Amino acid sequence: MLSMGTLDPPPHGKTIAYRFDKIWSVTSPDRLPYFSAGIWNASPSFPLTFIKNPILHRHVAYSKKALVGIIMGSSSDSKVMHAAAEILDEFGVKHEDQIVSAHRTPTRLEDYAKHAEREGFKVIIAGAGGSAHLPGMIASHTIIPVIGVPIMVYNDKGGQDKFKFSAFGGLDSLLSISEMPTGSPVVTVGVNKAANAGLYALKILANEHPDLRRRLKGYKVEQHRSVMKESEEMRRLGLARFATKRFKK
Ligand code: RP5
Repeated sequence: MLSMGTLDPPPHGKTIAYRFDKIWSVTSPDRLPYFSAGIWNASPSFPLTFIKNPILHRHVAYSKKALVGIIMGSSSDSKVMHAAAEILDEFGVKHEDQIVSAHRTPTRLEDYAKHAEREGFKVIIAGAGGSAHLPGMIASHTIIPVIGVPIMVYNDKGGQDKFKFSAFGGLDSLLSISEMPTGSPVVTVGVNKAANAGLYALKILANEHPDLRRRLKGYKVEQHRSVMKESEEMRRLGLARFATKRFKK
């Protein structure tokens, strides 16, 4: 399934996140540990080396098996959904990633829910665009908490530069996911906010894993530190100079 030789080289200057995106979109879930272990090496057609992330490579007890199932309605959703995977990777929490379409593979919904329960997933992150039935339908099949990610950008199958946008700019999927009738709730993050879905999943998992709770607190401390650093720079430079530097006007 995986063939490094067929990957296009990323444009010059693209980040590791982009490469995760490319890798992840062509990788079957069982190959992900290989990347986590840093086994992937440079190849002539993909000359950038995999950079080891020190956080990602810290081995943690809570992540021997996948605790989170990430699903999405289409391969085009991976453009947004990879952010959830990256947050989980950063915290060393394993996840299994699949495409399950509520309208194109309706029989897979129930099968996937059973699979998720068998695997012992603690959380399911489900992303979909348009009328976005996937998160709600999965939630109706299982008691595993489901976090829905409404997706705005979709259908890039016409090529990298030809994105089509859902008719209502993501509001369609936001309402489809959040307005589940009473009895089958889905927690919903903002439109395209897949990273928040990853963070929310970590918060749920932190109830059982004190180490994860500590690291999430550290994440908050880091956010605080970063704002304080920027604020100090703004105070020092003055707003006009700060904005010129910040946005390179
Ligand atoms: C939904 O339809 C998917 O979640 C996706 O966001 C949207 C469009 O899918 P593609 O036409 O790009 O496959 O089911």
